[in-house]
Amino acid sequence: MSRPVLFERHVANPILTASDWPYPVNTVFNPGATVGPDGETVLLVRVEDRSGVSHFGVARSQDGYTRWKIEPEPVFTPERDGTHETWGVEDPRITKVGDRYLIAYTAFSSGGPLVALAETRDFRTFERLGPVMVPEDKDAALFPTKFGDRWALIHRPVISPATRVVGHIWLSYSPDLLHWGEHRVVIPARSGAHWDAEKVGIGPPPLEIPEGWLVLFHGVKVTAAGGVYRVGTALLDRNDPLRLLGRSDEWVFGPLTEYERSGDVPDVVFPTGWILEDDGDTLRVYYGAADTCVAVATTRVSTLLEHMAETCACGTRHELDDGCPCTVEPKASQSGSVT
Ligand code: BMA
Repeated sequence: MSRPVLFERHVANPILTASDWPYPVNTVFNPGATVGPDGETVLLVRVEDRSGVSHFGVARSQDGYTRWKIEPEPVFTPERDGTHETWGVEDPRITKVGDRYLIAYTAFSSGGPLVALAETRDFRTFERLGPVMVPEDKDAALFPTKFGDRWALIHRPVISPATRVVGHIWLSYSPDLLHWGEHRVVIPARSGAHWDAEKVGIGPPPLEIPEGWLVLFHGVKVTAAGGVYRVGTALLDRNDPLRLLGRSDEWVFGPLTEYERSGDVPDVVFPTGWILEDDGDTLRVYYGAADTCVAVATTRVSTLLEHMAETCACGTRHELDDGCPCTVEPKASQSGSVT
């Protein structure tokens, strides 16, 4: 019996490609997404130029699917002066806080990828807050609200090939967006044959819903043909986001179409932005496909919650507000490390 379709791809996919860009580029993918100051959909798109280095461009649309207006020039170019953006800026996630748009992105330093923050109010001028995590660390997103007087950031320290420790999703707190600590694993990668056994990373910033914080995350499985990037969903406690309330055992979205299965990096769906429609249920999920183009799919909050309740990764059926055994930080032997 096949599962119901959880994500509906838009008929206009891929919605943005390199050939839409007003200047020559290699690829456009992994966009941050938000509602702009004028109510339009704004995508902050990772644009890889033909030297291989990425910057950010902006595309705007009234309906979020069609008639994209693309800024004629890059809006955020890496500062390539030997500091933390030497090899580009990648994979922005946008968190709207009042009229501020806070952006967590990967800065590719000569010492490896790290997490940096910037902010804008109009997507024309940007202020850098600077690097906040040392290499190797990427896939970061800020929560839109504070917990007490502390900001919270989700991020993913990168795996170390030497120790074979897999890549878990971590959560850290800060009083001022600059100084981060209290680092803890919040969503561990699984082990063995699982679709999310190699590493996991946050998708769009967590979304606050009555049940908690809804999360999409990517998971990677390494096969003889390379890595396959798929997407799972999780729910974190609203007041204590380190408490995992549920996590889908199965992926909810994976590469299927030609534009997802073939490109610069085949078999990748990589969501980095989502927008909740006014009905409070429908979600537009923006994602990079095969590290080559931008696509959009819709799903529903209710669908993801139902799916998680039915197929929680802890292997038990449980109410989401009971908390989940998946929350247990994996022991070294479970995480694939060599002892
Ligand atoms: C991740 C990031 C993403 C990329 C993905 C698939 O590690 O580098 O930018 O889309 O790999 O190649």
